[in-house]
Amino acid sequence: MKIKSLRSLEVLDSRGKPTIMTSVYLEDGSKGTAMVPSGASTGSLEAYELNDNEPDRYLGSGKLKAVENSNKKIFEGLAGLDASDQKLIDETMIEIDATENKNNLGANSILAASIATARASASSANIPLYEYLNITFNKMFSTKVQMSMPRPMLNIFNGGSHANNTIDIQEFMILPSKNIPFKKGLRMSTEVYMNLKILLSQKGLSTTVGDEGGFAPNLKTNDEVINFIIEAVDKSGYKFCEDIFLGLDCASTEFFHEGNYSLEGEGKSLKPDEMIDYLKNLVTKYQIVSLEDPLEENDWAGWAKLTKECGGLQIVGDDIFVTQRKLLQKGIDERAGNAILIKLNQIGTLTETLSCIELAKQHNFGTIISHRSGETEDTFISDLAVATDTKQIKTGAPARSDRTAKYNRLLVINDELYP
Ligand code: 2PG
Ligand code: MG
Repeated sequence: MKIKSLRSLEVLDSRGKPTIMTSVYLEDGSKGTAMVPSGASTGSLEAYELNDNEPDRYLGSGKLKAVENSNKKIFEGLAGLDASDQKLIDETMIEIDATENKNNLGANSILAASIATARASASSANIPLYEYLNITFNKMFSTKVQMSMPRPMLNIFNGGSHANNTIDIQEFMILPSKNIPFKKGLRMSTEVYMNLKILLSQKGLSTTVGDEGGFAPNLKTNDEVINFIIEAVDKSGYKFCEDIFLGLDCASTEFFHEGNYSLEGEGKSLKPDEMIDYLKNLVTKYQIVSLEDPLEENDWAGWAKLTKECGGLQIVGDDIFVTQRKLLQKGIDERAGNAILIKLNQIGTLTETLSCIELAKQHNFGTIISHRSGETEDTFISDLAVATDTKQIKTGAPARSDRTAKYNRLLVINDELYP
């Protein structure tokens, strides 16, 4: 079905910063709308987020230029095109932009139109979005991927750039055991989150939350955080490392300065080799199952070393791969990491995102669909995780509507697929 019109506007994200919302309308009256998220700990090679940088509006974070690009240039390019040809839609926008990193139109304006078009087309085909995306993925790469519910990775304690506390590691995530069905795993994890709140509050600690809904009190060490989590698992009646596992996102580029990892909370400054030893020790001590961005984004050799020395551990590249095929291929070749975090706005189109997932699958790299720290109520990533059988999703704590919207969408999908 052909694209008839498009309308974009500025809306607010979960941090109160403007972002772009785009609606695409097709000739049969179908409509699809999308909102784009935004990161705080961004990889240096991420696709370009176009900002107005006008200090008088929203302290420089306005998105009127992206909105204008969308309403004019993107609409002119997409008008009359077949919305079900996602590749054509995305390639057209990439061509209009004509830069490596989407610096002209902005990856934010391109992604909003890309996702909104997929939604409009699913609506025109009268099938759920996850099913539409599954068909699109399989057609694009001549595969037969089956849909599945992902294992949730819930960030229940926030540090780093997502909170103003003293903890350097950005995310402490709990993962229900692999064999637990989605709905039960989400309930168990939420109970742990609730109990963690009680435990923190009993100790007189703050239970206000960080950007992704996890608690963010001023604890001193990473061990202290993990021990609170273990206690919360216990209090919930579950077994740590049997029912509930631990995963971390160190986001370590954020605290890597002049050759050292400065763990200010712990009063430690570690050389890269010492950082590797520190992490290996944490992994063994707490049987950590997933470790994201353990080292800074340029240390490919360090990544390869850690991957080799940590055997079965999932080592996830976020800032180092930034959802880009080229960088993922380098990781595959150099055996740096064994899993990739997938964020649509790091690359800027649905087609390129699907292509990155496909490459990871081909090489048995793990895949995790992810939110950003600045989110909206858009739940596209939930459908995407199911559609592409990535088996894992990371979308924050089971709290705050910008995060629970994704879990709630997954509950709906789960109910539709397995009534
Ligand atoms: C990350 C993300 C999401 P941000 O580092 O994985 O949790 O954070 O969106 O700030 O990059
Ligand atoms: Mg990360």
